[in-house]
Formats: sequence, C-alpha cells, structure tokens
Amino acid sequence: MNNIFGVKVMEDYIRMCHDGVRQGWHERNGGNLTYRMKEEEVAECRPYFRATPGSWVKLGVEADNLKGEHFISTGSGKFLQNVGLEPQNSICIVEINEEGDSYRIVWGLENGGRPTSEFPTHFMNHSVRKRVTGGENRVIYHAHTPYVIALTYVLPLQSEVFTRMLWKSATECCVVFPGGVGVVPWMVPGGPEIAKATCVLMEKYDAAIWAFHGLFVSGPDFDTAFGLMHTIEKAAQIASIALAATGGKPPRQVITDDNLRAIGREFGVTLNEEILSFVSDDELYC
Ligand code: 2HA
Ligand code: ZN
Repeated sequence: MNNIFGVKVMEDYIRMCHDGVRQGWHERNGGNLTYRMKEEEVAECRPYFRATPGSWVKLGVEADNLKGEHFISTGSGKFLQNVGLEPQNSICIVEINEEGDSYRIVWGLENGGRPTSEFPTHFMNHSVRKRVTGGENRVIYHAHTPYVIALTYVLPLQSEVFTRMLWKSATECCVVFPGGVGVVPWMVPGGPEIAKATCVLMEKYDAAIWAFHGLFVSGPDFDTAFGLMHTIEKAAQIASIALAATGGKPPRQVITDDNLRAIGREFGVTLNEEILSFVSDDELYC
C-alpha cells in the first residue's frame, strides 16, 4: 500500500487499538496508546508527514532522554473504535523538540485535535521505562479493564496484595509479570499527580493499576504490552469470579508460595520475593 498505512509499525499500532476494542476495554474515548518510534520507522513514515508541521506545544513536563523522539499517539477525546476506520483523524505522530519539553504534530489528526489527554503521563513514563530498560521499552498502553477495576473496590490498594492475588489466579501469571504489578490510589486522570505516582511505580514495575479507573502497562513491543494487559485483566477476572463465589472468604485450595517458586525456577524467571514476604494469603480475604 503506497501510503503511511502500508508501513508495518502503523499497521501494528492500528491493529493493537482494534484488539483492545474487541476485548471491550475502550468504551467511548476510554484508554490510550503511545509508541516511541525507531529511527527507521520514522524514516519510513516521513514521506507522508505534513508539509508544514503543527506548532510547538509545551508539555508541562520535560525529559532529557526523549529529546528529538517521535511518538505515535491516540488523539485526545478520540474513540479507539474509530482508529481502524479513520486513523488519519484518530491518531497522530508527534515530534519532541530538542529541549525535550514540547511536541508538534507531524502527521495525522487531520480534522484537528491533540495527542491523548494522558500524553504528559505517557511521556514521563516513557522516560522512566526507556531509562530503566536501557531503551528497550517503547510502548505505553492504558485501558479500562473491567475486572481489574472491580478488584480495586474489594482488595486493599497495595501493590503486594494485588500482585499476590493475580499471581495466584492463574498458573502462568507469575511468568508474565514476575516483577509484580504496582497500584496507584484514586487520582484525577490526566493530571500531574497521577503521572508522578505512576512514574514512581514504573521504576520497578512494568504495569500499574489505577484504582477505580484501569490499567497502565509498558512493554518493548505491541504484542508484549498487549499480552501483559490481557494476562493481568484475565487474572483479575478469575480472581473476581472466585471471590464472588466464596463471598470473599478463602477459597478451598490455592497455588501455594512454594508452587509459585517452582514455576519461577522451571521457567527461569526470578519472582519478586518482596511480594511473597510482604503479605500472606490471609490478607487477601475477608
Ligand atoms: O483517554 O482513558 O484516562 C481517556 C482516558 C483517560
Ligand atoms: Zn482512562
């Protein structure tokens, strides 16, 4: 295809939006996705950039390690279900300036608009994830995952409690997120507070639950980030069903801590032992 939608990274980005919609995670304009582009991907897309880029817009935050980067972003107020139908009006590519404190739109949002309302949050978290993963992480994805949200009404809002519950909800969870999942208490979406609180967690976790709101994940590529979101949400679904079945009481049987350690050994991943020593199963139930 002789246009920007024939470029693989754009195809993959658009498909991921669609995959999230199919899961039911993106009602209305809920959720957002940003991707830090590789140089060769920018080069492939550049022929389709606007002749005149948009004007520079201050981000209100800054990051030295994101100077000059390009990001693909969903648009603020845009519906992810429209990304596949009219990508040119739903998503954009933005360039970051040489000071690392402003962006300008170089492609997309042809009917006007700006990157996602969560862009400053994504931007700051890209900065953290780029640093702590040595440049490997490129994707930040936020979705309104219903079972994760449901669990935030029921469990204590602690990273260790949620991680323990989710690891014990399905055998392979601890392999997919051996480092655990962070939890941010309720905060106003899109604001500086939630951005900062998420950044603190993203120093050590690649996923953060936003209480009563959804899930925020990071990954090196679309499949890994989507798979992380999907695995955590599915674990939360199983946990919610089991908790509802027992009325919040301890279940008849569980995956034990030693079972988890055995999985870790077998699959060659190191489980975050802090999680296992911080709380016991008793603290998960009424
Ligand atoms: O993009 O999901 O958190 C809308 C949201 C804000
Ligand atoms: Zn949201």
